[in-house]
Amino acid sequence: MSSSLDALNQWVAGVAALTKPERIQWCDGSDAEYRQLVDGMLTTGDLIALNPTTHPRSYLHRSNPSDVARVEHLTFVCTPREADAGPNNHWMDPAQAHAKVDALFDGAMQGRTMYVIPYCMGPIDSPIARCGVEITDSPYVVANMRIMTRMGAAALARIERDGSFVRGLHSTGDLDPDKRFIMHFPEELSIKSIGSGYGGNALLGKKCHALRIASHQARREGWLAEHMLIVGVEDPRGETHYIAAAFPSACGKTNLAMLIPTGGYAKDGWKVWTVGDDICWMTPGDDGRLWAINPEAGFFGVAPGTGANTNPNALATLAHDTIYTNVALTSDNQPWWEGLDDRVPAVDWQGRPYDKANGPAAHPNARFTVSARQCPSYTDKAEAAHGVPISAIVFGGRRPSLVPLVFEARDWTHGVLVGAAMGSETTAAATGAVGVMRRDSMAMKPFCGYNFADYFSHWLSFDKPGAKLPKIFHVNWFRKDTDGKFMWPGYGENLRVLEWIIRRVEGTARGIDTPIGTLPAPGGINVEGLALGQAAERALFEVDTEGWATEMTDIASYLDGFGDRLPRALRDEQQRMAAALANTAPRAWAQAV
Ligand code: OXD
Ligand code: MN
Repeated sequence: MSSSLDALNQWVAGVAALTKPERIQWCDGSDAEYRQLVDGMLTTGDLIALNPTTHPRSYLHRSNPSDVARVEHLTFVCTPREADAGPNNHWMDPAQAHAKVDALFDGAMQGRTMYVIPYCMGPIDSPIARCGVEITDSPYVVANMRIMTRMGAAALARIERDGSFVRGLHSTGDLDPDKRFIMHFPEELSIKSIGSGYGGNALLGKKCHALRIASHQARREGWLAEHMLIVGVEDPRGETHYIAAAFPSACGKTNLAMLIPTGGYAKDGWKVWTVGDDICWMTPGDDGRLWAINPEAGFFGVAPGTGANTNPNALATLAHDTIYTNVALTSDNQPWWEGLDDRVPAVDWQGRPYDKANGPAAHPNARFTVSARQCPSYTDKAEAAHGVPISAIVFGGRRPSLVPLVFEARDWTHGVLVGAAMGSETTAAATGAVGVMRRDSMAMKPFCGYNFADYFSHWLSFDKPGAKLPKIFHVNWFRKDTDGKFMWPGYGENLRVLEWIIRRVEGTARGIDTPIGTLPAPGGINVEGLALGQAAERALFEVDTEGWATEMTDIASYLDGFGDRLPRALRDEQQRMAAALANTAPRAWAQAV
């Protein structure tokens, strides 16, 4: 037997001795196994069958109401030295962390089945892909992992070939939030998660492995593991550019990845291809370009706000074989959430008769889990072993004021600063206050498995002779007017901005240099037919130098938080930008579109 399978067997035996399950099931990833799991959960009530006519083979799971989102305050990066986790992470000494959770794992699986899930993050034959094994006592987790990863026999065979794998141990425990911990041991390539069944805390291939552990591995091995969608934009000549875009959780990555061209764009033959909606692993190819894979095989998307106007591709994807979590139900047992349509639900996410006095019918972080292959815009290129070449990297957050619709960084170093300085309002994807502006560098604040200062250095290190790096942009779909209404229509209309981005990559769109970067030249973005109004046109394409000077001061103090470890080049770049703003007359840098 190979040494990795030996190591796996020993680990499984050790976990079983600690957690004391009633039985152990090695998962093969087959249809029959999935069916059996679903049937079992229908019997226990963990799943509720939805209307089989409108939603074949689709199910609802209602979580414990105290377990509905990621728990950033209970998520730890346990490196031997605290400084290696950085001010961006909660840290615990590895020995102390193991002792703390092992005490909770002791006997945690008594009377339960312990499932062993070998999985592969990325196409099974991709050199960029990496494998892991999750041990869990939750059949809901197994069913979700089957949709979200390449799980089972093929992954086990690859683990044998690779000789190594990431170890993820999970138990729902007793779901007591006071006994909930999501611990990462990047140097041991291992994860221990207890007390939650929620996706981001419990599907360990996703945030825990593909971002926190992988970002650590990526730094060591010279690649990038990022919180980014990957989308292909094909123009009427048949040229496709792939764009990787980082937005914080619940800021529209799934919608952008599944955009459908409308109006003139549809008529002219533009097409949009979905590669991934949440995570992107990128590695330099022999040609100097960055090549990317989506390590996931499914979408774990936010349901509320998904409707025929916002994301028809998602609705088509969800037509069958979907697991819903914490959505509401109509009287004929169809899943329902705010933003789907104007029907009135019968039952809310907690199973109570719907009463609007109780708040939204679906939990704001209600989710769907569905195979990417069901998405009409999913492309075969997403299965390519070598990945897709990335032409542009886009950063963006929820910024109700100040930040224009789009600008381009002048070079890679400036782009890294733009990503590091990203700010966004918090959302329901994590527990805690919603709508609070925070810095969320590269949308990785909750997900970077090491010190952000070292992460910024790692990003900067890609700029070396021979590299043909993507151009870097920043977008803001979330600018609001004085009445609190969004100024930009967003969704399908975002293709207008993507068009400018790819024309900049090709060198055919004009831009105007400003102290914050390059903005579209007048007429550069097609706003025909949008009726934005004068105030919005001005605000979306202007640079308020006074406001930006204040922003730069705030960015400087954020960067100060990383102390001496912050790369000098990033500090120099921030000072260069601050000086450029100070030397610019205190007036709006307005662009008439
Ligand atoms: C997610 C998240 O689930 O970012 O993708 O929270
Ligand atoms: Mn995410």
